[in-house]
Amino acid sequence: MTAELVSHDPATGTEVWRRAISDVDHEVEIGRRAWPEWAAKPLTFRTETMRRFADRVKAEAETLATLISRETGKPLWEARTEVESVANKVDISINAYSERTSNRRIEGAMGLRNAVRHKPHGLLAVLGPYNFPAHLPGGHIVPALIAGNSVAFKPSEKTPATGAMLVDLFQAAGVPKEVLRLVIGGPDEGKALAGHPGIDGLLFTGSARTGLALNRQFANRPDKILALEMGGNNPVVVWDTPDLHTAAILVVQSAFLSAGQRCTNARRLIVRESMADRLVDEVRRLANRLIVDEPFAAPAPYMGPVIDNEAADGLTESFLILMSNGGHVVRHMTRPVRDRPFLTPGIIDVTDMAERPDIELFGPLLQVVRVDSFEAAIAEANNTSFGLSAALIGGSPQLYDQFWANARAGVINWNRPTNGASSAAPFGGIGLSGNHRPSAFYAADYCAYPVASSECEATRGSIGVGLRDIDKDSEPLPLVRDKR
Ligand code: UN1
Repeated sequence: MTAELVSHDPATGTEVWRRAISDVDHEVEIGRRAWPEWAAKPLTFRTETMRRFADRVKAEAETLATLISRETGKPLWEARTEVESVANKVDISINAYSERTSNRRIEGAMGLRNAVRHKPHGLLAVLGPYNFPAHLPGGHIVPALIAGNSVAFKPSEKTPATGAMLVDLFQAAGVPKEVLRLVIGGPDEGKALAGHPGIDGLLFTGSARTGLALNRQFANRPDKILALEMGGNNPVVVWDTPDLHTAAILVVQSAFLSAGQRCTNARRLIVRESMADRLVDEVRRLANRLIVDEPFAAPAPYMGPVIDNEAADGLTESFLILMSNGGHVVRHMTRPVRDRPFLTPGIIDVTDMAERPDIELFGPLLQVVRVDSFEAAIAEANNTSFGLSAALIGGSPQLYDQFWANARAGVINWNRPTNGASSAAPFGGIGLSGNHRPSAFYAADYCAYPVASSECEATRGSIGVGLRDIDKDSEPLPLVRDKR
């Protein structure tokens, strides 16, 4: 019997999909053979194929959104916004390709042509996450295909059906099936794909733990491109603002959107002591009103479940650990449905904790830290080895300047949530959040490499100095003088 991968609906526990585990060697072999022909096609052929993909996504939008909701548990309204992002990625990536990695001619003397052009790496492996199972892999796949690479895509083992549908949509749009290979499997297949000598690079979105393991796996392969998009332990700082309610809305969106399962979600609320009681109370009251329910429920929920029971157990345990290490509970994170991974938003004040863990708690869990100066707020915001996103709510233009200059993150916002980063901007972080290969608009950069060429139509050449006269051609060369 062949081994199978099965995915489940987090909200109900029912089976969504099953399929045989892929043979990684076989998929790599096919993908590897296919890329030169794809790369040799005119760029417009590839971009038009991508535009047809966007049309296919729009035509199947409701089916895709429903599948995303079933497989991740995210509310249907949110899955619809994900599908929109998938389609929008195409035009953005086409623009990014031409802006970041297009051909450039540099004028040379006397008909000499100096050119900068870009070539694809070959076969790129893409390892996708479960939180945006279509949008984030699409953010690697679309630019990789535009640049002329072939792709072996392994969706998260928690969201393989969405991955499979994404691949079907690409193929329906005209991407040859050899050029985009679906690799179904779990961590073993992920490791096998990442370590396969037949790939030319790996584009990864997921946890820091897996990213670091991949980085080690690639330590001896500087010849292969590795792009890591990892997590964060993101701060949202709230400073002087008369409008506590709006501030609370922005904090809640930062912390609890997608049930806290975005890499850009705020994990830490850093707030001025003098306003902390009032703000935290406002956040708590708003969090009380958030509907946690199944993705298709009416009225529509703000949050669905987290991805599975194991994730929910881990988060519950983390909450208890924070509690027993000096955290003061503002709002309990509860598990309203037995045996299902629904979690209500948890808020805990960790100001008095001697040592706060610097880990990404990937769920609806917000830690509060009170500080009494803006310098302390910035120091606390930077008190992490991650550096993905950071936001300041309130303050003044001067304080925002200070925040922007000193906060260490790849996304820095003012009076906006920490999440919801634009696909039209580069997206990535510093520290443990990545390896300086930002995605989204800058994904073009890691999908192709530059080739500098100096070119001339005619075979011309001359040596201006250091030549003996032509008639002395036959004389023996003088001995090289001994310089010692
Ligand atoms: C987020 O919204 O929190 O296209 C993630 C991208 C980014 C992802 C943002 N806009 O890769």
